[in-house]
Amino acid sequence: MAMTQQPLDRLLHDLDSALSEDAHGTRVAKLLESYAREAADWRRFAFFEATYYSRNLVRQTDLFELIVLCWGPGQRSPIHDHAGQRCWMAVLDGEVRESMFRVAAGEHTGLATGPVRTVGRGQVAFVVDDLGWHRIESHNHAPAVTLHLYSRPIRECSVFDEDRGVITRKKLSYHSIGGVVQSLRV
Ligand code: 2CO
Ligand code: FE2
Repeated sequence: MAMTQQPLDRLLHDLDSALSEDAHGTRVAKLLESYAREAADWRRFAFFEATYYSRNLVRQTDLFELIVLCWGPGQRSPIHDHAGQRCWMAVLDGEVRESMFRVAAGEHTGLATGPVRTVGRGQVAFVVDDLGWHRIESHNHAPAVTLHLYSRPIRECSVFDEDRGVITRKKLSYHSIGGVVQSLRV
């Protein structure tokens, strides 16, 4: 008897071909949307952390990185870019706010605020550096869980430090890998 494939296994399988063949990413967005609306097997990767939003690695290949992010009430990312890679974000639970920014680098480093929108469960957002930098945060003092797909994987990104008005580099670490919480963050 054939084993029934779980939704996450199916997604991982479909992403491989979708990412290589689909330059515009519309098929990728559809796959993520269907997964976010129907599946629950992401829950074993969802670990909240008390003081920062947690990044939980599901799978990393040469082509992509799939991560479950857990946003506690009031937790938010810095304003950041995506290191030249494509980023899809599907909301698995709750709602998040996405704020867009334009960041000018160089001698006159500066920040211009762009549109803000709420992304709800089952919706997919897409960003690349040409569209701007962004900040993601939980909404309405409630927790949220999001699924992020980067193609290709991102080990670090640029961050706009609002206090100092400068751009810094941030190493991106994982709170858990394959469902196992890391004692030392990697
Ligand atoms: N890019 C951030 C990160 O990987 C999350 S915000 O949504 O893309 O930590
Ligand atoms: Fe991001």
